[in-house]
Amino acid sequence: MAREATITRTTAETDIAVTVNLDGTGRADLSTGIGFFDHMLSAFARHSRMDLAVSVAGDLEVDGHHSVEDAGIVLGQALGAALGDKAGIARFGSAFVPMDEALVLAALDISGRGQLHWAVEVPFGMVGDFDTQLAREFFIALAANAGITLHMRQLAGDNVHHILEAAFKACGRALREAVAIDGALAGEVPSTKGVL
Ligand SMILES: [Mn+2]
Repeated sequence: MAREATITRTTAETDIAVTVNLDGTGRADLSTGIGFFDHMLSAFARHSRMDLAVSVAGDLEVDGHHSVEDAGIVLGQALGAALGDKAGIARFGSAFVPMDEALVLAALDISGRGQLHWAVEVPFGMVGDFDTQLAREFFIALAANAGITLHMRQLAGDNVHHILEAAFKACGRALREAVAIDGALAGEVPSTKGVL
Protein backbone atom coordinates (compact mmCIF):
# COMPACT_ATOMS: atom_id res chain seq x y z
CA MET A 1 0.00 0.00 0.00
CA ALA A 2 1.30 3.44 -0.89
CA ARG A 3 2.60 5.32 2.10
CA GLU A 4 1.41 8.75 1.08
CA ALA A 5 -1.03 11.36 2.30
CA THR A 6 -2.38 14.78 1.44
CA ILE A 7 -3.61 17.11 4.15
CA THR A 8 -5.13 20.54 3.69
CA ARG A 9 -5.81 23.09 6.40
CA THR A 10 -7.38 26.52 6.19
CA THR A 11 -7.54 29.08 8.99
CA ALA A 12 -7.94 32.84 9.10
CA GLU A 13 -4.14 33.05 8.94
CA THR A 14 -3.02 30.39 6.47
CA ASP A 15 -4.21 28.15 3.68
CA ILE A 16 -1.96 25.10 3.39
CA ALA A 17 -1.75 21.88 1.40
CA VAL A 18 0.91 19.23 2.00
CA THR A 19 1.45 15.94 0.18
CA VAL A 20 4.08 13.43 1.29
CA ASN A 21 5.12 10.12 -0.20
CA LEU A 22 7.43 8.29 2.20
CA ASP A 23 8.72 6.04 -0.57
CA GLY A 24 9.71 8.79 -2.95
CA THR A 25 13.00 10.00 -4.33
CA GLY A 26 13.35 13.35 -2.57
CA ARG A 27 11.43 15.37 -5.12
CA ALA A 28 10.18 18.69 -3.75
CA ASP A 29 7.52 21.07 -5.00
CA LEU A 30 7.52 24.02 -2.62
CA SER A 31 5.83 27.39 -2.51
CA THR A 32 5.66 28.76 1.02
CA GLY A 33 6.16 32.40 0.12
CA ILE A 34 9.42 32.41 2.12
CA GLY A 35 12.45 31.66 -0.04
CA PHE A 36 14.75 30.49 2.72
CA PHE A 37 12.03 28.20 4.12
CA ASP A 38 11.59 26.64 0.66
CA HIS A 39 15.36 26.10 0.63
CA MET A 40 15.20 24.33 4.02
CA LEU A 41 12.23 22.15 3.02
CA SER A 42 14.02 21.25 -0.20
CA ALA A 43 17.03 20.05 1.80
CA PHE A 44 14.71 18.18 4.18
CA ALA A 45 12.95 16.40 1.28
CA ARG A 46 16.16 15.55 -0.52
CA HIS A 47 17.77 13.93 2.49
CA SER A 48 14.63 12.19 3.72
CA ARG A 49 14.05 10.79 0.19
CA MET A 50 10.38 11.63 0.63
CA ASP A 51 8.51 13.30 -2.17
CA LEU A 52 7.16 16.48 -0.64
CA ALA A 53 4.77 19.13 -1.91
CA VAL A 54 4.08 22.11 0.36
CA SER A 55 1.92 25.02 -0.68
CA VAL A 56 1.34 27.87 1.77
CA ALA A 57 -0.69 31.03 1.31
CA GLY A 58 -0.11 32.78 4.62
CA ASP A 59 -0.44 36.19 6.20
CA LEU A 60 3.10 37.30 5.38
CA GLU A 61 1.93 40.88 5.75
CA VAL A 62 2.04 40.12 9.50
CA ASP A 63 5.25 38.07 9.47
CA GLY A 64 6.31 34.53 8.67
CA HIS A 65 5.27 33.00 11.98
CA HIS A 66 1.88 31.58 11.05
CA SER A 67 3.11 30.32 7.68
CA VAL A 68 6.07 28.42 9.11
CA GLU A 69 4.37 27.07 12.24
CA ASP A 70 1.26 25.97 10.34
CA ALA A 71 3.35 24.33 7.62
CA GLY A 72 4.96 22.30 10.44
CA ILE A 73 1.52 21.33 11.75
CA VAL A 74 0.24 20.17 8.37
CA LEU A 75 3.48 18.40 7.42
CA GLY A 76 3.36 16.59 10.78
CA GLN A 77 -0.25 15.54 10.17
CA ALA A 78 0.61 14.35 6.67
CA LEU A 79 3.59 12.34 7.94
CA GLY A 80 1.40 10.71 10.60
CA ALA A 81 -1.27 9.86 8.04
CA ALA A 82 1.27 8.46 5.57
CA LEU A 83 2.79 6.27 8.30
CA GLY A 84 -0.61 4.70 9.00
CA ASP A 85 -0.36 1.89 11.57
CA LYS A 86 3.48 2.06 11.44
CA ALA A 87 3.73 -1.68 10.78
CA GLY A 88 7.23 -2.77 9.86
CA ILE A 89 8.98 0.59 10.24
CA ALA A 90 12.47 0.89 11.73
CA ARG A 91 10.98 3.45 14.18
CA PHE A 92 14.28 5.02 15.33
CA GLY A 93 16.61 7.17 13.29
CA SER A 94 19.54 9.48 13.87
CA ALA A 95 21.99 11.50 11.86
CA PHE A 96 24.90 13.81 12.51
CA VAL A 97 25.04 16.28 9.65
CA PRO A 98 27.94 18.70 9.18
CA MET A 99 27.77 21.78 7.02
CA ASP A 100 31.14 23.45 7.00
CA GLU A 101 31.78 24.62 10.60
CA ALA A 102 28.27 23.63 11.74
CA LEU A 103 27.39 20.19 13.08
CA VAL A 104 23.87 19.15 14.14
CA LEU A 105 22.51 15.86 15.49
CA ALA A 106 18.92 14.77 14.99
CA ALA A 107 17.79 11.65 16.88
CA LEU A 108 14.17 10.61 16.73
CA ASP A 109 11.65 7.98 17.72
CA ILE A 110 8.34 7.62 15.92
CA SER A 111 6.82 7.02 19.31
CA GLY A 112 3.31 8.44 19.04
CA ARG A 113 4.36 10.97 21.70
CA GLY A 114 5.15 14.19 19.94
CA GLN A 115 7.79 16.29 21.61
CA LEU A 116 10.79 18.38 20.63
CA HIS A 117 13.98 18.63 22.68
CA TRP A 118 15.88 21.50 21.12
CA ALA A 119 19.48 22.37 21.92
CA VAL A 120 20.30 24.41 18.85
CA GLU A 121 21.64 27.89 19.40
CA VAL A 122 20.32 29.80 16.45
CA PRO A 123 21.55 33.38 16.28
CA PHE A 124 18.61 35.78 16.59
CA GLY A 125 17.63 37.67 13.46
CA MET A 126 16.74 37.17 9.82
CA VAL A 127 18.36 34.92 7.26
CA GLY A 128 17.00 36.13 3.95
CA ASP A 129 13.25 36.47 4.51
CA PHE A 130 13.18 33.90 7.34
CA ASP A 131 13.08 34.79 11.04
CA THR A 132 15.60 32.40 12.61
CA GLN A 133 13.38 31.90 15.68
CA LEU A 134 10.86 30.13 13.47
CA ALA A 135 13.02 27.05 12.98
CA ARG A 136 12.24 25.90 16.51
CA GLU A 137 8.53 26.66 16.04
CA PHE A 138 8.53 24.55 12.88
CA PHE A 139 10.13 21.54 14.57
CA ILE A 140 7.83 21.80 17.62
CA ALA A 141 4.80 21.69 15.31
CA LEU A 142 6.25 18.88 13.21
CA ALA A 143 7.12 16.68 16.20
CA ALA A 144 3.82 17.31 18.00
CA ASN A 145 1.63 16.60 14.98
CA ALA A 146 3.57 13.63 13.62
CA GLY A 147 3.86 12.01 17.06
CA ILE A 148 7.64 12.00 16.94
CA THR A 149 10.04 12.33 19.85
CA LEU A 150 12.65 14.56 18.26
CA HIS A 151 15.97 15.56 19.76
CA MET A 152 17.96 18.16 17.90
CA ARG A 153 21.34 19.16 19.23
CA GLN A 154 23.95 21.46 17.85
CA LEU A 155 27.53 20.39 18.38
CA ALA A 156 29.18 23.24 16.50
CA GLY A 157 28.38 26.17 14.26
CA ASP A 158 28.50 29.95 13.88
CA ASN A 159 26.88 30.74 10.54
CA VAL A 160 23.10 30.69 10.84
CA HIS A 161 22.52 29.45 7.27
CA HIS A 162 24.86 26.53 7.96
CA ILE A 163 23.33 25.72 11.35
CA LEU A 164 19.75 25.73 10.07
CA GLU A 165 20.54 23.83 6.90
CA ALA A 166 22.41 21.19 8.90
CA ALA A 167 19.38 20.92 11.23
CA PHE A 168 16.86 20.41 8.43
CA LYS A 169 19.13 17.92 6.65
CA ALA A 170 19.76 16.00 9.88
CA CYS A 171 16.06 15.73 10.61
CA GLY A 172 15.39 14.55 7.07
CA ARG A 173 18.17 12.00 7.14
CA ALA A 174 17.05 10.65 10.54
CA LEU A 175 13.45 10.40 9.33
CA ARG A 176 14.54 8.48 6.26
CA GLU A 177 16.08 5.87 8.55
CA ALA A 178 13.11 5.77 10.94
CA VAL A 179 10.33 5.43 8.35
CA ALA A 180 12.18 2.78 6.35
CA ILE A 181 10.56 -0.63 6.25
CA ASP A 182 12.69 -3.11 8.20
CA GLY A 183 12.21 -6.43 6.42
CA ALA A 184 13.24 -8.40 9.53
CA LEU A 185 10.15 -7.12 11.32
CA ALA A 186 7.90 -8.87 8.79
CA GLY A 187 5.23 -6.22 9.23
CA GLU A 188 5.24 -6.14 13.03
CA VAL A 189 4.78 -2.86 14.86
CA PRO A 190 8.16 -2.35 16.58
CA SER A 191 6.87 -1.86 20.13
CA THR A 192 6.43 -4.21 23.09
CA LYS A 193 2.99 -2.59 23.43
CA GLY A 194 2.12 -3.65 19.90
CA VAL A 195 1.01 -0.11 19.09
CA LEU A 196 2.84 3.13 18.35
MN1 LIG B 1 22.06 26.59 1.66
